[in-house]
Amino acid sequence: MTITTVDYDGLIPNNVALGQDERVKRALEKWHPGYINWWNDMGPEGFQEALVYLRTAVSVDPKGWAKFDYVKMPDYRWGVLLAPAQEGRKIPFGRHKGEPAWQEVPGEYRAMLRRLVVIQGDTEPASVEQQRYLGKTAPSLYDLRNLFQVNVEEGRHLWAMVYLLQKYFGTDGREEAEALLQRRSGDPDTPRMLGAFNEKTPDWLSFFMFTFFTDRDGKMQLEALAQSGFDPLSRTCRFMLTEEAHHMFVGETGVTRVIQATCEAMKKSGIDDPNNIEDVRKLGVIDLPTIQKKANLHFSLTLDLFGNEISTNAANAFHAGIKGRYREDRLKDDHQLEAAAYPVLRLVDGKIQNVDAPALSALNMRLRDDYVADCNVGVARWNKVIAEHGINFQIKLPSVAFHRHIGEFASINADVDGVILSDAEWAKRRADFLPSDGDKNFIESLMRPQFEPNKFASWIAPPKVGIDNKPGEFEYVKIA
Ligand code: BYC
Repeated sequence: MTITTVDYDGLIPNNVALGQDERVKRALEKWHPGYINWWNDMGPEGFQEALVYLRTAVSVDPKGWAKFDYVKMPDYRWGVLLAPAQEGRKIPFGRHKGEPAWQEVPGEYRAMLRRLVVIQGDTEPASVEQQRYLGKTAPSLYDLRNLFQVNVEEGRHLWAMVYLLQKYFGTDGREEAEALLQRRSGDPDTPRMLGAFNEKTPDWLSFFMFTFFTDRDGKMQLEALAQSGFDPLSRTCRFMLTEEAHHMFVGETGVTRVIQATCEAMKKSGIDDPNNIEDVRKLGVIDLPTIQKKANLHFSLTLDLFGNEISTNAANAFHAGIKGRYREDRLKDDHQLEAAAYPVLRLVDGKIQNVDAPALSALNMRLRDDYVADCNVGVARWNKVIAEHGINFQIKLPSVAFHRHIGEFASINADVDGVILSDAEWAKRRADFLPSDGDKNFIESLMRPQFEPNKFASWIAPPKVGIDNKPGEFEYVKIA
């Protein structure tokens, strides 16, 4: 077996030679039944017996790493997959820059590393829990399959973090691995760790927005952790990023197809005004202003996941060589940032202003800036579809001060342009910016399952190409 092929012989597929690591193998095998129980209790409801056309990783070679086949989800081969080691890899940033990458946890950074691994791990099952009921209202078998693909891979990402905990963090790693199966998204007593992962994903537009915006936070955070001087974390995250790309594809193309269905229906019925919400809704599609409100909601909830703009935790993690910047290896500076500054949007004397801060303390802000730029690339693609239909409307990301619960702007109300509002004004105008009960009810009224091959709900256009190049009529999910 080479590092790029995966050993499927044992209970836990892996490319980390688990067969020769009896202690970790036993620990993971002991954790396995609890995981399967969690999946059966909290995974996609009503579809555990369905045959789903899923991809499974058979290699970690970027060229041709996956194979597709029908699988019942509880039989999916969740495993431990690390990207190949880079020989002679050095710690790329921070005070240890240039030293050999760590193959074991450095004692002085143990608590910091454990915390980051646990937070990352916690988000993965959380998202499965949030998406648990969506299958019942899927707009097509194609979309149903994509939902389940995302779900099983988030499950695998939990395995990825649990492997690190079990292999490198001893008894407390084992306890953390157990606790990851105990917390529940939205539970008042045992919630998931980060805010956005306790929100509901009540409908498919939310699912697409979540995979566009929140999975993209996953991408940014994984890119930053892939730079880590702790080599096993770096290699784990590098392979997770390969899977993550599909999740963002699902989000970006999902929203594109919703927009396309709306624009096509408007054109066909001769409605030019995107703000003629009532008539657009009668066509069985989602009006563009409501799509904008959903984007406002998911973007702002996701920004909170970057933590405080000014953060000692982030500075310490970088200084220690544990968590880098987005694509650190492509940046051209000293990779230590001891004397550097970075502009941070802050609230100064009641006004939102750019203020220079020490670059080390501003690393969350910097990652968030990179994130916003990445989001804008996708939003431009959505707007292209609207423009192609000759409709005068543009989706716009709201100000980073809008609707925040963490960081500089948590204490104020700002509108989507960043204008600060009084509590009373905010209460009066909230429904102009965020989905109202009426908007939610309308979207919910559209959420009816469409389980016939090659058929799609009225509010979403078919995809341009099938998964694994399958033709339109392909039965992506055989519902039991
Ligand atoms: N909610 O110094 P600060 C993904 C806490 S998504 C609740 O600014 P830091 C995925 C913070 O913990 C990516 N609490 O924090 C996507 C701290 O508390 P303690 C997940 C929050 O560490 C879709 C205190 O406030 N991965 O993979 O600089 C589907 C002070 O804050 C929040 C990661 O996030 C919040 N939003 O930044 C599936 C990477 N924000 O410890 C999966 C690992 C802050 O002082 N995590 N707090 O009591 C990190 O790098 C950092 O922990 C954070 C926070 C960026 C999250």
